[in-house]
Amino acid sequence: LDWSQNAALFSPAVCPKNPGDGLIMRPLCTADWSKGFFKVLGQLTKVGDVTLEQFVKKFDHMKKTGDYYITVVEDTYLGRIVATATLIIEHKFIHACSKRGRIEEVVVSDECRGKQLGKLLVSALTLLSKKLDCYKITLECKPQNVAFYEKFGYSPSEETYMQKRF
Ligand code: 16G
Repeated sequence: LDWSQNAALFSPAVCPKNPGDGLIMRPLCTADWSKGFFKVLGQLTKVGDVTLEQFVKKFDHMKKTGDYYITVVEDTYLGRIVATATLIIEHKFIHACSKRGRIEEVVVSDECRGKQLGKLLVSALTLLSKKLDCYKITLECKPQNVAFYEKFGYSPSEETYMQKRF
Protein backbone atom coordinates (compact mmCIF):
# COMPACT_ATOMS: atom_id res chain seq x y z
CA LEU A 1 0.00 0.00 0.00
CA ASP A 2 1.74 3.20 -1.04
CA TRP A 3 1.03 6.62 0.35
CA SER A 4 -1.07 7.83 -2.58
CA GLN A 5 -3.33 4.82 -2.14
CA ASN A 6 -3.88 5.75 1.48
CA ALA A 7 -6.11 8.57 0.31
CA ALA A 8 -8.54 6.01 -1.12
CA LEU A 9 -9.04 4.63 2.37
CA PHE A 10 -10.81 7.83 3.33
CA SER A 11 -13.92 6.55 1.60
CA PRO A 12 -17.40 7.54 2.79
CA ALA A 13 -17.55 4.30 4.82
CA VAL A 14 -14.46 5.25 6.79
CA CYS A 15 -15.09 8.98 6.85
CA PRO A 16 -18.82 9.23 7.47
CA LYS A 17 -19.46 12.93 7.83
CA ASN A 18 -18.37 16.17 6.29
CA PRO A 19 -16.21 18.01 8.83
CA GLY A 20 -17.81 21.37 8.02
CA ASP A 21 -17.80 24.30 5.63
CA GLY A 22 -14.41 24.56 3.90
CA LEU A 23 -12.89 21.82 6.07
CA ILE A 24 -11.44 18.66 4.58
CA MET A 25 -9.88 15.62 6.20
CA ARG A 26 -7.00 14.09 4.24
CA PRO A 27 -3.55 12.49 4.55
CA LEU A 28 -0.62 14.81 5.40
CA CYS A 29 1.36 16.19 2.47
CA THR A 30 4.69 18.04 2.29
CA ALA A 31 2.94 21.36 1.57
CA ASP A 32 1.38 21.19 5.03
CA TRP A 33 4.73 22.36 6.38
CA SER A 34 3.80 25.88 5.29
CA LYS A 35 0.16 25.47 6.33
CA GLY A 36 0.99 25.40 10.03
CA PHE A 37 1.16 21.65 10.64
CA PHE A 38 3.89 22.09 13.25
CA LYS A 39 2.01 24.96 14.94
CA VAL A 40 -0.87 22.56 15.54
CA LEU A 41 1.46 19.85 16.87
CA GLY A 42 2.97 22.48 19.13
CA GLN A 43 -0.36 22.76 20.94
CA LEU A 44 0.13 19.16 22.16
CA THR A 45 3.77 19.13 23.22
CA LYS A 46 7.27 20.41 22.46
CA VAL A 47 8.06 20.18 18.74
CA GLY A 48 11.57 21.61 18.89
CA ASP A 49 13.37 23.35 16.03
CA VAL A 50 12.68 21.36 12.87
CA THR A 51 13.81 22.51 9.44
CA LEU A 52 11.84 21.85 6.25
CA GLU A 53 14.61 19.46 5.19
CA GLN A 54 14.32 17.46 8.43
CA PHE A 55 10.53 17.36 8.09
CA VAL A 56 10.70 16.07 4.50
CA LYS A 57 13.29 13.43 5.38
CA LYS A 58 11.29 12.13 8.33
CA PHE A 59 8.04 12.20 6.36
CA ASP A 60 9.65 10.27 3.46
CA HIS A 61 10.81 7.63 5.91
CA MET A 62 7.33 7.31 7.41
CA LYS A 63 5.70 7.07 3.97
CA LYS A 64 8.10 4.32 2.87
CA THR A 65 7.08 2.09 5.78
CA GLY A 66 3.43 2.28 4.73
CA ASP A 67 2.46 2.14 8.41
CA TYR A 68 1.85 5.81 9.20
CA TYR A 69 -1.58 7.30 8.53
CA ILE A 70 -0.81 10.90 9.41
CA THR A 71 -4.10 12.66 8.95
CA VAL A 72 -4.93 16.36 8.93
CA VAL A 73 -7.96 18.58 8.73
CA GLU A 74 -7.38 21.65 6.57
CA ASP A 75 -9.40 24.83 6.54
CA THR A 76 -9.30 25.26 2.76
CA TYR A 77 -10.58 28.85 2.96
CA LEU A 78 -7.57 29.86 5.08
CA GLY A 79 -5.11 27.25 3.77
CA ARG A 80 -4.35 26.26 7.37
CA ILE A 81 -4.05 22.91 9.11
CA VAL A 82 -6.49 23.01 12.03
CA ALA A 83 -6.33 19.45 13.40
CA THR A 84 -4.30 16.28 13.14
CA ALA A 85 -4.15 12.69 14.37
CA THR A 86 -2.01 9.70 13.38
CA LEU A 87 -2.66 5.99 13.17
CA ILE A 88 0.48 3.86 13.36
CA ILE A 89 0.40 0.18 12.51
CA GLU A 90 2.75 -2.02 14.52
CA HIS A 91 3.50 -5.51 13.20
CA LYS A 92 3.40 -8.53 15.50
CA PHE A 93 4.23 -12.24 15.48
CA ILE A 94 1.60 -12.82 18.17
CA HIS A 95 -2.11 -13.24 17.43
CA ALA A 96 -1.27 -15.10 14.23
CA CYS A 97 1.11 -12.48 12.91
CA SER A 98 -1.38 -9.74 13.57
CA LYS A 99 -1.09 -5.98 13.83
CA ARG A 100 -1.71 -3.45 16.56
CA GLY A 101 -2.91 0.08 15.91
CA ARG A 102 -1.76 3.10 17.87
CA ILE A 103 -3.48 6.47 17.84
CA GLU A 104 -0.98 9.27 18.37
CA GLU A 105 -0.77 13.06 18.34
CA VAL A 106 -4.46 13.91 18.40
CA VAL A 107 -4.61 17.73 18.34
CA VAL A 108 -7.32 20.20 17.44
CA SER A 109 -6.15 23.80 17.24
CA ASP A 110 -7.60 26.21 19.84
CA GLU A 111 -9.67 28.21 17.38
CA CYS A 112 -11.38 25.08 16.02
CA ARG A 113 -12.53 23.50 19.27
CA GLY A 114 -16.19 22.51 19.35
CA LYS A 115 -16.40 21.53 15.69
CA GLN A 116 -16.10 17.85 16.52
CA LEU A 117 -12.85 17.55 14.58
CA GLY A 118 -11.28 15.37 17.26
CA LYS A 119 -14.28 13.06 17.03
CA LEU A 120 -14.02 12.92 13.26
CA LEU A 121 -10.32 12.07 13.32
CA VAL A 122 -10.50 9.49 16.10
CA SER A 123 -13.56 7.75 14.66
CA ALA A 124 -12.04 7.59 11.16
CA LEU A 125 -8.67 6.27 12.37
CA THR A 126 -10.27 3.77 14.74
CA LEU A 127 -12.41 2.41 11.91
CA LEU A 128 -9.40 2.36 9.61
CA SER A 129 -7.41 0.25 12.09
CA LYS A 130 -10.24 -2.28 12.09
CA LYS A 131 -10.30 -2.36 8.30
CA LEU A 132 -6.55 -2.91 8.30
CA ASP A 133 -7.11 -5.99 10.54
CA CYS A 134 -5.51 -4.75 13.75
CA TYR A 135 -6.42 -7.00 16.66
CA LYS A 136 -6.44 -3.99 19.01
CA ILE A 137 -5.90 -0.28 19.03
CA THR A 138 -4.42 1.71 21.89
CA LEU A 139 -3.60 5.26 22.89
CA GLU A 140 -2.25 7.20 25.85
CA CYS A 141 -4.13 10.19 27.15
CA LYS A 142 -4.50 12.53 30.10
CA PRO A 143 -7.05 11.52 32.76
CA GLN A 144 -9.31 14.42 31.70
CA ASN A 145 -9.57 12.97 28.18
CA VAL A 146 -10.63 9.46 29.24
CA ALA A 147 -14.36 10.26 28.85
CA PHE A 148 -13.75 11.56 25.31
CA TYR A 149 -12.09 8.31 24.18
CA GLU A 150 -14.68 6.15 25.96
CA LYS A 151 -17.22 7.46 23.41
CA PHE A 152 -15.40 5.48 20.71
CA GLY A 153 -15.31 2.27 22.74
CA TYR A 154 -11.87 2.72 24.32
CA SER A 155 -11.56 1.71 27.97
CA PRO A 156 -8.77 2.17 30.51
CA SER A 157 -6.34 -0.73 30.31
CA GLU A 158 -5.66 -3.10 33.20
CA GLU A 159 -2.03 -2.71 32.30
CA THR A 160 -0.01 0.25 33.52
CA TYR A 161 1.55 2.55 30.99
CA MET A 162 5.23 2.82 31.82
CA GLN A 163 7.86 5.07 30.36
CA LYS A 164 11.47 6.11 30.69
CA ARG A 165 12.37 9.58 29.48
CA PHE A 166 15.69 10.50 27.86
C1 16G B 1 -0.28 12.44 24.25
C2 16G B 1 -0.62 11.91 22.88
C3 16G B 1 0.55 11.13 22.33
C4 16G B 1 1.76 12.04 22.26
C5 16G B 1 2.07 12.58 23.65
C6 16G B 1 3.17 13.58 23.60
C7 16G B 1 -2.83 11.27 22.07
C8 16G B 1 -3.97 10.31 22.14
N1 16G B 1 -1.81 11.07 22.92
O1 16G B 1 -0.11 11.39 25.13
O2 16G B 1 0.25 10.63 21.06
O3 16G B 1 2.86 11.37 21.72
O4 16G B 1 0.90 13.23 24.17
O5 16G B 1 3.55 13.92 24.89
O6 16G B 1 -2.85 12.18 21.27
P1 16G B 1 5.10 13.96 25.30
O7 16G B 1 5.72 15.03 24.49
O8 16G B 1 5.06 14.25 26.74
O9 16G B 1 5.65 12.61 24.96
